[in-house]
Amino acid sequence: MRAYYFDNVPCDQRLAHEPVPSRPVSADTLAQMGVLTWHIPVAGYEDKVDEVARERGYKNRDTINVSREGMGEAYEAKIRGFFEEHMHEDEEIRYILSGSGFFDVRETPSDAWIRVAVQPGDLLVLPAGIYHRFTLDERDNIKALRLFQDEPKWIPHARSSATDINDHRVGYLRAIGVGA
Ligand code: KMT
Ligand code: NI
Repeated sequence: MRAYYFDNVPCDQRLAHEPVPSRPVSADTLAQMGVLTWHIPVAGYEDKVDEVARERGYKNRDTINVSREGMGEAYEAKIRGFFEEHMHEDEEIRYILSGSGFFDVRETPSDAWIRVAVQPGDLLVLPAGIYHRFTLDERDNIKALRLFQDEPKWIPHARSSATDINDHRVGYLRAIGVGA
């Protein structure tokens, strides 16, 4: 999947926000940040996704449909919430079934946003403790599998001085060899 530095232009979050010229970010660079990516074509995806899930211990899953039709009244609030910078104490794992969108992940220590453009067939793992956010693009819909190890724990912790010293945040920085 394609990734590049976000342009920081303050306008519609749904636009690509890709600078000209682009500043691409490779899968290796993402992996060094603990962000893992695979591409598994949607046609016949089940076995391959099951294999990754088995290897990484993702025992449970559900489907999320982010669109006006899929979410009804909760839509606007959900969209705002997804785009607020936050971290989780568990991995965030998404396999895109249809539609598209952008996951923005914070590079540390630069604090730059890197935008990851996801499309059908993309499997993305965000490590526990990474600061990130999500937005739909102009097509306004995405359907994804959400995988998780045990019980779903979707609690978003908004970035603050408290999350900066959260054990999972500190563990993340240590794992990627930055800071503490
Ligand atoms: C999340 O937690 O940010 C989401 O589930 C976003 C929609 S899934 C592509
Ligand atoms: Ni999240």
